[in-house]
Formats: sequence, structure tokens, C-alpha cells
Amino acid sequence: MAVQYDAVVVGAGFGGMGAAIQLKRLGLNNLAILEREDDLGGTWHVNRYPGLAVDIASVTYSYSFEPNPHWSRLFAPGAELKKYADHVADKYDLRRHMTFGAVVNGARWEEDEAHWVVSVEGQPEITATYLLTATGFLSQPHRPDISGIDEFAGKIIHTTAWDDSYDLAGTKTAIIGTGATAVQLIPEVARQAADLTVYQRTPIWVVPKLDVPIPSAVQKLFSRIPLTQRIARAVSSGILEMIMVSAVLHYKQVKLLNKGAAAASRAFLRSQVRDAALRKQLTPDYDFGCKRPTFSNSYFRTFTKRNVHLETTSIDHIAADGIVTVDGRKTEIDTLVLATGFNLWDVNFPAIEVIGREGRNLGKWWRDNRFQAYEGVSVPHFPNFLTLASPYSYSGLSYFTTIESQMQHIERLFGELKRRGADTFEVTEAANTEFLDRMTENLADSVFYGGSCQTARSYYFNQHGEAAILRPTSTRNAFVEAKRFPLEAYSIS
Ligand code: NA7
Repeated sequence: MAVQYDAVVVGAGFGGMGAAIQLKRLGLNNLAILEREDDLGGTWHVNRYPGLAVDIASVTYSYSFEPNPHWSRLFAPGAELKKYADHVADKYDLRRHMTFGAVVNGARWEEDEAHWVVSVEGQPEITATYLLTATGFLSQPHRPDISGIDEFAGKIIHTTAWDDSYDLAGTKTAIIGTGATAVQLIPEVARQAADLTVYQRTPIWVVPKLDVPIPSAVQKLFSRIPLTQRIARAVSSGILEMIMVSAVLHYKQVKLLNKGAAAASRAFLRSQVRDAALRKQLTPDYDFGCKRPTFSNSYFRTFTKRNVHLETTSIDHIAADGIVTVDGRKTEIDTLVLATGFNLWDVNFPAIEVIGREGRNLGKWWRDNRFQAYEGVSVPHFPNFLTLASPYSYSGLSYFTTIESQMQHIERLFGELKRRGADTFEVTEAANTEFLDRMTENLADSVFYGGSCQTARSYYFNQHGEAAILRPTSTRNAFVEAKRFPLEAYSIS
């Protein structure tokens, strides 16, 4: 039977859409984009909690080839990101390729046919020449395994499944978690709930968010003279690059920036919280940068409100009507918000079962060996497969840098296939090993290994103690390599 699709793309977030746009540009129009949710947009469709916004300036956090002159603020609210995703899907004619509610269970490489067989829950298997997974990094919500949680009689909401119809007004709410999500959410919930207790296990570095509305005159300027927005993007991206390269990657050489940022965060905390004991509880004991730092002008101050309490004693269990800490105290609540983040390393790499050549199981192989992917996109033994949310793929601080460098990689690789009239590729062991060795070496200078990160509980680290998400190179290097990687890195037939 003839193969059904040129390519299957798993995931209709910005990553999957970027890959699909590139494939279409290369003439692969017979595409299936499979999405488990009921709409497109990935993170920006799933997350709808109050206070949701980007914390990378919007001129940078968007496709360079599709600037949006209409961002209302420097850091756009979540709903504008979803609207932008809809616009991109329409403009690049992606919707007709998308199937929603398509839960992909797994995919296996059929050696004899040289194609992928993709299994989708409740549907017949589908076949494709190429498989691209764009399943994101923060896509599998983490529901904590706290004793008694299932017996809680009140309302439980995970931040990735916000219930818009639920009214927080007058509630006695608890929020578990103080990550980037909680930092945005807590000030909003504090405004509505009668009483809010925040359960903090690890404090987080927070710095002020220099956010302002973008006046309509500037929006008009961006629209009429696109060059002005390109300049704004270049400036904002340049600042991010400087932070990434010096504070994260060259921590050993340039500790000053991290120390300065931590000092700025402490000064900001002092300006918002007078109570020294509370300040101490809110101050991290790990280096700035070990964990994703966050931005907020109201987070710290919220803990000084009369209806807000910070709880740092560990949770023992959850009862039907409240949370009991290990010292035996119970806080009665009727609403429990889980701002407990995502599981990356047990279930997300990869997000679906992928079986390559000679039955190699990608998830098992990564766990038994090391997490690795050549240029953050391809793996030996997995022909015609690109895994876009991979170890060492996240380049720079804006996800769009990663997406666009991967689009370049796709262009070079598929362009070569076309030139040779070939249809099968597989990265060589040698190229993969060289890349992994280089990333490992580069990481030695980073804050992850040079700094004090033991107490950060950062999701950047995997079960082997490796910080294997970020690509430890400049974004310039990522783009240069995406455009010019040696073609011998792949065996092409
Ligand atoms: P994060 O950053 O992973 O934060 C999750 C938070 O939940 C963090 O404070 C955790 O504490 C806490 N947590 C998780 N499990 C528990 C249990 N069992 N008990 C107590 N506390 C717990 O996820 P976010 O959603 O906030 O942010 C994810 C990304 O979204 C962010 O980096 C941005 O890129 C956007 P811990 O630190 O592990 O002690």
C-alpha cells in the first residue's frame, strides 16, 4: 500500500507549525499535523490561568518572518499569543492539515517499507515517509503524588486545566508551587480569594518586569515601517543573547552578572517586603540562573497582604477539607490550585513511544545511555525522524530561536534529499557523538555545573544529573550550524 503522507507532524503548537511551514515551503504538502488537544497553539492554548503572559519581549517571542505589529504590551498576555497562533495557522494554510483530539500513542519505523507507522488512539494506523515530533518541553502536567490528594473534597485545579467557570471570589484557596506559573498566578488569586495560602518548597529568584503597554502610535509605526519592529527585535534579542551567553553559559568566567541579578532581586524584595523573616523565606539559596528566573512587579508584595500566607513547612498530607503540614497543623481550604509544573524527564522525552531501526526504543535508549540528539533534532537508528523538543535543542532564551534554527536545519537536510533524489536520511553515530561531546564540554563553564545548583530542584536537570535541555552555544552558532552542518553527518539514500 502506498504511504499515506509525506510527513506526520505531532503537535500543533508554535514548534509544529514552524516545521509544517518549512515542509510546505520545500514542497511537502501532503502533511498530517496531529494534535491531542481540541485546538491549536500548544502551550498558549492549554494555559489560560489568570495572569498568564510571556516573559520574553513579544517582538522576539514570535516568528521573525511573521512579525505582529499589534502586541498590546511589551510582554503580551497569553490570549494574544493564542490569537497570533490562529493567525499564523490561517495565513500559512495549516488548518486543513490539522486533526485535533488525535492522541498519538506511538510510532515505529518499518524497515522494509522505509516509512513510519503512526498509531493514533481509536483510529486506524497511518503511514508517512517522515515523522517530526514537536511535542514541546512543558507539555505533560505534573500532578504531585501527595498522600490524600484524591480524597480532597473541594475543587482541585491544575494550572494547565484552568476552569474559567469557577469563581474564586470568597474562597479559601491554597496554591502549591512557586515556579514561573505561580509567580504570575498568585497576585491574581490573592485579589479574588478571601484567603490564600501558598505552599513553597523552593523559593524562586524574581526580578522586576519592565512591562509597558505599546502605544497605538508605535503599533502603527511597526505596521507601516516593518523595519522599525525588526530593529526592536534585534535589540531585544541581543540583550537576551548577552544574558544567555554570559550569565548562563560563561558563568565561570562572568559570575558578576549572576551575582548582580541576585543582588537586584534581593534589593527588589527588600523594597516590597519589610518583614525580615518573610524576606528570608522568600530568598533562594542557590545561584541565580540554576532555575528559570522569573519576572513580576507584584509577586513579593502579594505576601504582605493580610489575606495571603506563605507556608514553608513541608506538606504531610491532604485531608478532605485542608492541607496538613508535617508539624501537624491543618489549614482548612475549599480550593486547591496545583501550580506544580511539568514532568519532563520521566514522560516527556519522548512524549510518545518511538521505535526506530532494529527495534530501538528511543525513550529506553535515552535513559539507558544519555539524553542526546544531533543538533537537537536527530538520533542515530531513527531514520527519517526529527525530534524537535529534544535534549540540547533549546537554543537561546526565546523558544522561537529554537524553532527557527530547526526550520533552517530542515531546509538544509530536505533540500539535500531533493537534490539527490533521495528520500531516506539517518544521522551517523560519529556526528551524533561529536555533537554530544561538544555540548558536554561547553556545559562545564555554565552556571549549571559551575554554580551552586544543588538545592534549586531545577527541571533543567535530568535523572542523570545532567542539564540536558539548553543548547550550550550562542544562538548565532545554532543558526550557523543549522545552515551549514556537514552533509556527511547524514547517510542519505
Ligand atoms: P515549575 O517551574 O516546574 O514549578 C513547579 C513548582 O511546583 C515548583 O515550585 C515546585 O517546587 C512545586 N512542586 C512540584 N511538586 C511539588 C510537591 N510535591 N510539593 C510541593 N511543591 C511542589 O513549573 P511552572 O509551571 O511554574 O513553570 C514552568 C515554565 O513555564 C517556566 O519555567 C516557564 O518557562 C514557563 P520545587 O521547586 O520542585 O521545590
